[in-house]
Order: sequence, then structure tokens, then C-alpha cells
Amino acid sequence: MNKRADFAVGKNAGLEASAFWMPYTANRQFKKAPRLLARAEGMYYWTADGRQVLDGQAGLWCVNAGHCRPKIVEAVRRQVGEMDFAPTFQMGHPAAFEFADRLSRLAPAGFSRVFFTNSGSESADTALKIALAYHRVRGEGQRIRLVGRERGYHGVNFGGMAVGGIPATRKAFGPGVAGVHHIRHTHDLQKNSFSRGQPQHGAEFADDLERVCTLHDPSTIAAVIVEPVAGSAGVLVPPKGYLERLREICTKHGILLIFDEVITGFGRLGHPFASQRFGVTPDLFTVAKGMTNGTVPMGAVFAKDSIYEAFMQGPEGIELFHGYTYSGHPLACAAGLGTLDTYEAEGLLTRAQSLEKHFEDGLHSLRGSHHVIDVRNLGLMGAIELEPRPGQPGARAYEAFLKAFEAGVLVRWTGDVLAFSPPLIVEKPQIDRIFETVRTALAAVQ
Ligand code: PXG
Repeated sequence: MNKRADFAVGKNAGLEASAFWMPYTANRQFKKAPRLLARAEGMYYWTADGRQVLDGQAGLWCVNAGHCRPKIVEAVRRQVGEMDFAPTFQMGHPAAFEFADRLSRLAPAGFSRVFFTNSGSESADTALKIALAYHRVRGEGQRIRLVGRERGYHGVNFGGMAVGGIPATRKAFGPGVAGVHHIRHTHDLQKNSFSRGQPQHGAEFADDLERVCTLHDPSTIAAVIVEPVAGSAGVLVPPKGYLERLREICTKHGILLIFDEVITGFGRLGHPFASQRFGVTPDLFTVAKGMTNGTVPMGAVFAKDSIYEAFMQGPEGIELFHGYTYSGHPLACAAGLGTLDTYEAEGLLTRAQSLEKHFEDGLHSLRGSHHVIDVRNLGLMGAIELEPRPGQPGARAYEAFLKAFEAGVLVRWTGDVLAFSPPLIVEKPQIDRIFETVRTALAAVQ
């Protein structure tokens, strides 16, 4: 165990006074009974007190190739010793160009441009800004409205928060961005509970976009942003035909369709990107997380060539006044290149296809377990939803999460949902262990 982990164990009792204001965490609850991770390799974490834990959530939906993979570790080590930082404003470095080119080759045809950011949140805001600026540069500057979806999650910055649709992530932070509207979500427990893969009912939920178009005049709408499969809201899989219909309506009205692929990108659904699995092509899409296997923060927006070209028609000069100091950071590019090498060498971007059925069967075997009111899945993404304990929303899932963690399996707890997204290197016995552990945990929850 390394020194920092020893320190953490020794200081466990003292964490209540720690300076670390933890993100998206019940700070007081956590600091009283911390869960500290100290080391990771492959499918496993080791806690600060030396327990091995099977990672059922790929870190935070990001470690798609498993932990501490040698090609990635080596690439980052090499890069940090060679060149720690280089600006990408009016300067460049080879790895950024190489990484963008390799990424664009994985994308659907026509996505030949990649804009680098540092997170999923920055990717969402960047995509929305590109959409607005794109219309303006083409003389359609009246397209200033942005449309998101209830239960959508696009990160925490102002743009992504505004188009996002999870109430708790919005309510404390003021009125947000003007001109933002929401279409309804696709969750329909009554008709679609316990669906395997894409639900049968609900393509017509896409028609809600026509309502927004009628109300506001479609020629004022710049873009619609959705997650192909909603992740944070608890793995909401799009009904059959829904994304196709959304695409049709956007095309009809000249509205850009943005897919947020921060979770679905890089093999989670058995294809490099969700658009390839669904056969529905957006105009822009965002990624982060699996892009560098979680090793160094990074995100990106993929743009269709026609969007990039629209910006290249004006007078010489900076075409898009947007970018981050760390866009295309050398360490992130090195991590990304090592990540793509690993994905490609091990076939990880399509591996989920061969595991999907086993994963689905294991997950759906939890139907009938204590409190389970829904099971849903696609690719290596799955969730169970629990009947909330009266007056204590989220408590049951939290207790089940804790019991599973104590039994050596890490799964993602969010509200009354437990979500599963193991690294794409997972083996069938490890899938079985995740669901058996959760079954036992649920049996012990009141
Ligand atoms: N878009 C989507 C679809 C996401 O899932 C973001 C944007 C924001 O990414 P950053 O890198 O800025 O956090 C995300 C992040 C969960 C959970 O399990 C999901 C995310 C983050 C933390 C927790 O609910 N997704």
C-alpha cells in the first residue's frame, strides 16, 4: 500500500475536518464513514484498508478498458517527461492532430472534425455554442433557442445545466440560460417496465418536439440535445423508433441534433458510438470519460464536415471564439492515444456485443428481488429501479449499494436506482458476481 493510502487510513477518523469539499457527495455522511480507494488494476480497486473491490461502474462510467492499463500508463509517463504542456491557441503539437484524426476515423462517416475540451460538461457547452454560432455564420442568427429533455444530464456548466432535466441539478442555481425549452422524457414504467433492450412503446414521445416547434416557431430553434441512452437519470433506453423520429423532425425544421455520448461513447453499447448502434446520425456529438479511459480529464465535440466548413467561409481570422487553455492538452492526448491503442488491440469497442446477452440475463434475473420495480439495459449499461421507501427516497438503493460495497462490489447508486456499467474487459463470471452480490444485498434491505 502506498504512503498516501496509509495516511488516509490513519486519518480516517479525522476526515470530518478535511478541507476537501467533495463533489456530488453527502459530505457530512461520507466523512463520518469514508470509503477510500487507494489502488486499481484491471477490473479491481483496492480500498485504503486493503480490501479488493470489483468495479461494476467503470470508475464513473469512464474506465472502459479497465484500470492502469500499461499502454496508457506508459504513454502518459513518456509524454509528461517530454513535454508537459503546449498551447493550442495559435500553436500546436503533433499529438493533438494525431489524436483528432484517429478519433474522426472511429466516428460515423462525415464527422471529420473534433474540438477538444476537458470534460463532459465543457463538451455540452461547446456543442451548444457551436450550434448557435453555426446558424449565425450562415445568416440564420434568429435560431437562438436550445431544446433539452426532461431527465437529461449534460453536466454542470450553465449551458448543460440549462438544457439538462434533472431537477436537483438545476433548482439551486437561478434562472439559467434564456431561450431554453424541454421536451418530455421517454420513461414509461406502466407500459415498458422490465423491457429487455429498447422498449416497444413510446416512439411518439419524440413528437413532443413538434409541440415546442409550434409554440416557438421552428425557425428560432438552433439545436436539440439528448443522450441516446440517458445515463445519470438511471439508464433510460430510447423506445424503438424514437431517435429516428427525433432525427426526422430536426431535419424537417433545419434544427441541429446533438447527441451527448459522454457515457454511450467508446464501446459502451457495442459500437464505438451510440449513433452507429442505432443507425441514427446526429449533426454534432459530445464525448469525454472513455475517451482517455478516465486517466486524464478530456472531452470533445465531433462536428460534421459541413458544420466546420460553414465556419471556414468567412474572412480570414479566428473562426470560432471559443477554446480552453487545456484543449488538446499533451498529457490528455497521450492518454487518449494509448487508450485507442488498447481499445483497438483488444477489440473493446465492439466487445460489449458478445457480452450483452449474458449481462441482460443476469440483470433481469433480479426481477422478483425485494423492491425491484424495473430492470432496463442496453449494451453493457444496465439499471434496476427500487420502490422508494415511504418518506425516504433513495434510502433503499443507498443501503443496497453499501452492502454490495462491503461485499466487495462497487455499483453506482443514484436515487432509487442502482446502475451497472462494468469496464468492457469484464468476464462473464465477474458479471455473475456483480448481480449475485446485488441480489444478496437486496434481500437484506427492508
Ligand atoms: N453528459 C453526460 C451524458 C454525462 O453522463 C456529463 C455530460 C458531464 O461530464 P463531466 O465530465 O463534466 O462530469 C456526464 C457526466 C452518474 C454520473 O452516475 C454521471 C456522470 C457524472 C457523474 C455521475 O449519475 N456523467
